[in-house]
Amino acid sequence: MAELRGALIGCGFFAVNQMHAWRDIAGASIIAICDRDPERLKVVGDQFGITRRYTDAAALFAGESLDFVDIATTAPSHRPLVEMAARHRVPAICQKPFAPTLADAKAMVKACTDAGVPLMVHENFRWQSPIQAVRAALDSGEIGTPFFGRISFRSAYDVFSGQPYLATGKRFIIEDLGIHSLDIARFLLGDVLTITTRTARINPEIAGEDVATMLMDHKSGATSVVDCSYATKLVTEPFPQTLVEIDGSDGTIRLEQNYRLTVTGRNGTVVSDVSPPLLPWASRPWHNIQESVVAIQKHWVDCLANKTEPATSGADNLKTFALVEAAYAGAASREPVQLDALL
Ligand code: NAD
Ligand code: 89Y
Repeated sequence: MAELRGALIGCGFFAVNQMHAWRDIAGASIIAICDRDPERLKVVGDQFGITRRYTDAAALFAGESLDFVDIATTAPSHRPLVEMAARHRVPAICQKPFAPTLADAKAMVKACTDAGVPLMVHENFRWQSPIQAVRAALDSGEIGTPFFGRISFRSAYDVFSGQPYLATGKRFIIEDLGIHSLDIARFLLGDVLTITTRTARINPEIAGEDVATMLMDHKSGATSVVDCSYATKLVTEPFPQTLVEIDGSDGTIRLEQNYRLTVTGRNGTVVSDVSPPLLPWASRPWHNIQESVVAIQKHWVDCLANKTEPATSGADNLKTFALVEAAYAGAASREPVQLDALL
């Protein structure tokens, strides 16, 4: 198959990882970039040797013949850019959070469905190799049927220096980070019936909540707790590790700090080191996230080649995004929220 010609829109903080990943992936390359900020366009264009540069997405679509577009801007621009891609019949990847509201996200899915173009949300945390190792342990049947899960992300890492906008929004941790944890909960335990949420803001210098605790009933009958915090000072800073506990009818899975995986089940206990590899361009502690960017982008290329739906397609991600909306609604009302009513 001929190499896919892609364009990246949004050359900011995180897009650099996406550009590195595209360079590592056979079958696709980025042939043009776009950012409304000429400085970011120059930094990323020069770093990755991309000469075809645009400050306006409409000009990019008009000027290039593209097989896909990778949208790495922040949420307010996602809907207009995805809809523009749909109008040009160009398959699109869209960064998380999918959109500012669930209504926007639904409209984006509809626009791409109507145009017949694939849409994938860059929901990469489930692609982290430690999380994939937990999924493989579940699939092995070793612990039987899961009845309880805890997906936990607690840290005091300064995310605001690299992403200053995170300090200014009315919504913070659920929309930015909890969204990944909620997606992991769906990936491991399936879709959700109800969610109950409590939030807090501990850091007085930010506008949104930096702590969230969510209790979920899964359709499978399992119960999970998803907890996240950027106000948790620990002896060893775990950023950006997601810790996982799953209890099943025949055993348990524990993914602990430093990527230590313990599976206790029908055949005894196996402890393994599931540390992600440190890719040549990656840097600690981000290497776990950086490796997952390569994995999800490879998956996108495979899906386009095989005409299959991405695991985190727009339609799939509506269910994760609905959890975010339900969590904020439930934090405000202090009542459980039913998911099916939102979808
Ligand atoms: P950023 O502000 O550093 O970069 C965004 C860039 O997009 C900026 O350079 C801006 O000028 C450009 N831009 C915005 N609107 C545009 C438009 N309409 N046309 C062209 N360019 C436009 O933001 P960031 O920290 O790189 O985050 C980008 C997205 O990535 C966010 O949605 C964030 O949540 C997400 N993110 C994801 C992960 C992950 O692991 N999946 C990690 C960090 C950030
Ligand atoms: O934006 C966030 C994300 O998606 O992963 C970690 C992060 O960069 C900060 O919370």
